[in-house]
Amino acid sequence: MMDINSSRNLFERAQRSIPGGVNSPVRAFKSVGGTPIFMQRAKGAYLYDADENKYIDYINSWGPMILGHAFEPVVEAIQKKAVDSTSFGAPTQLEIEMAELIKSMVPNVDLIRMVSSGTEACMSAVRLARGYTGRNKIIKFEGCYHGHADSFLVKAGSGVATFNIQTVPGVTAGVAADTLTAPYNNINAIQELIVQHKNQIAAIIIEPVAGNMGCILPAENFLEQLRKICTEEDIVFIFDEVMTGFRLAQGGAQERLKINADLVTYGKVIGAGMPVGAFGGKFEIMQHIAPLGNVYQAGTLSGNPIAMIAGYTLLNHLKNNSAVYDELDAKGKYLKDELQKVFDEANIPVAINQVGSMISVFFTNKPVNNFTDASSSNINMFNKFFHAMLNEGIYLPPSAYESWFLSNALSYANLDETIQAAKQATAQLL
Ligand code: HOZ
Repeated sequence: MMDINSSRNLFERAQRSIPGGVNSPVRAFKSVGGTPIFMQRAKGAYLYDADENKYIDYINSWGPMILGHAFEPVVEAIQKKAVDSTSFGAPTQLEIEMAELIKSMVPNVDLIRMVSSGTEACMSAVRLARGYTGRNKIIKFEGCYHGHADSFLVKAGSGVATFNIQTVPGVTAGVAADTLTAPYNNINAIQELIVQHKNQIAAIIIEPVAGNMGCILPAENFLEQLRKICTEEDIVFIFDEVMTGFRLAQGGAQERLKINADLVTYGKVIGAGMPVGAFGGKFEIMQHIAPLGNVYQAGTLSGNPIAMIAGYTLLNHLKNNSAVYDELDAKGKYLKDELQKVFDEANIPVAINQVGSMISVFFTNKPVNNFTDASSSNINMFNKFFHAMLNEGIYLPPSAYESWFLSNALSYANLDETIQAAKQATAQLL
């Protein structure tokens, strides 16, 4: 067993000053049990905790560290920029360069507004869709998570699913009533909602590949059908690409799945680990954002120079090294195939969902295509697997309802170590 005494002491101390000892709920390990591991540094594919234990990282800060931790060009760019001040609250040339770079990577974005988190990006995109259409209701999918703004905390994934929170206190009934939900991958449910709420729906927001109920892929034609419905019904189609943006391809899920949304939201990779989000899309819609239009949205730290230089440096590297995506795809597929063999040999039924560098293992003998499927998998077995892997030095998300994220710093030797660890872990599951 690893010595995690420093983490234990830090967690005890943290709980005296921070709610639940953490600044974001999932990392508290509440659902998997045990003590959250306190980190002190990371490099490449490895994390080092407060006791100097070393882990191979499959969270990667929940997505941003696509090239691994402390990627030198990003670290150097931040250090160089910081001496010129950490914030101005005034426009800078770098913000224009960042916007131009994003537009060059995501061709259907005409205008893009930088914000400080994925939550802010999704919240602002929905407000814009409402302002643009003059309609109030939105449709989201069960198990999808678009940040913690009030309108999204209805049948939400991520921590809301992890802690099995049915109704979030503080979200008013009025707000919740404007959020309609449908099962992921169920086009009939959407068609029914459209009939019931004719001309009332401002937006359909979706994670084009879901990552907040574990990794779940869109069924064939599902996104195409949604696209068609949105066009026919004048509904704004919003892709929440906070997880998939710049991860599944340079142009994110839009490019990979060949579907154009009307608005797209970003977070995670776009900031290289700094607090950055963004929303953008067609000029026709984006022109309604203040100060061009009257849909108000603002932020003192939006376009912050340190955050911008970090994001710009990473995105620019990805743009000029597109082989990264092929390498990540190959690593994701290798991990999936080898893990499948491990579980088959151990006679443990699993559904492994993977696309590119996003992957999840569900302990179930059925395919997992929506939140009901995910939540009927064996969560206790996932929790045991999580701890067995942690003890082998493999750091997985501490929840069955979160995707794993691969970084390209992972070597095949790291993947093989992970597979060996899974072999050890399966012995403890039976
Ligand atoms: N909402 C994040 C992943 N979906 C989890 C963030 C955290 O707890 O750190």
